Amino acid sequence: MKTETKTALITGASSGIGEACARRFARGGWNLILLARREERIKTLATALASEYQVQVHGLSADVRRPQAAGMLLDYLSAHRLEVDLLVNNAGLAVGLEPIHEGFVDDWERMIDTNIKGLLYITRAISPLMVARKSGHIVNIGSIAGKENYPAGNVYSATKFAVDGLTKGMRIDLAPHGVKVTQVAPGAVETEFSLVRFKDDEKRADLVYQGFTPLRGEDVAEAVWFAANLPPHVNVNDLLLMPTAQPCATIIHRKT
Ligand code: NDP
Ligand code: 8X3
Repeated sequence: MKTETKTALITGASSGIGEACARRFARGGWNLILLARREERIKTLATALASEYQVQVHGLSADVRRPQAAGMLLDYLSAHRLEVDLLVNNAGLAVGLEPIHEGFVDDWERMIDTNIKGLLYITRAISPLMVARKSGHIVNIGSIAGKENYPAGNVYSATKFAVDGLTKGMRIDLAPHGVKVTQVAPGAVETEFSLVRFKDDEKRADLVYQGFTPLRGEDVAEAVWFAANLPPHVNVNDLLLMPTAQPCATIIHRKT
């Protein structure tokens, strides 16, 4: 029996967890729509995955902070007759690590606009299509920072607490329509995350992952893959995935 090829839309697919998800789902035979701001990266990845795994991959350059990006995405889906079975709301970032009284308003706005508003704009565009088809799955990438606070994590944590809350609310709203909603919330994952947080200070970023084995993007992608491939009657509501050496947000056991 031939099974229908599914399509995943992954935001923030140009690096880290999003790119690892793209690779995992392409390897699993899914068609992909990949979205990120860095056009060359996303197009190169799309071409490489399409050729390696013989799947359809669309690479789109867009900034999730702009509501127009969601409109552009809908136009693209309609023009190419694409249906989205899985939306992975992954695009996100931390900017800065200052205590609240020393924080930068511009940094706060970048995090709030990307991690909360960007997720909402894309969800608002895609979820009605899933509701109309009475099927679909949305996976939000949260964080241990959305479960527990840590020093100077303030606004980044608040955005991920918002993702945690939104995931629960979205699930309540979408369950009557047969649409699944899952949160995958990782601890420390070695990606470009710390480079972005520390504004390209490579030395400071490298220190974050020294002396222990952090998660890799592939580990998180495997969790998303697991959640996305369960039978229709089974949903993962929330999956907290930590490095073994990081039992909670504030403790990392490092070998010196
Ligand atoms: P990366 O910096 O490696 O990847 C972030 C991705 O998001 C990139 O592809 C980036 O692409 C994209 N992105 C950022 N801003 C925008 C935007 N405005 N519009 C579209 N795409 C955007 O970090 P991670 O892979 O680690 O981060 C992915 C998610 O995982 C984030 O939501 C993060 O909060 C979360 N997370 C990360 C953890 C970690 O320790 N690394 C732990 C827990 C959660 P581009 O720059 O090309 O737009
Ligand atoms: C990223 C993990 O602990 O650096 O969400 O906030 S942490």
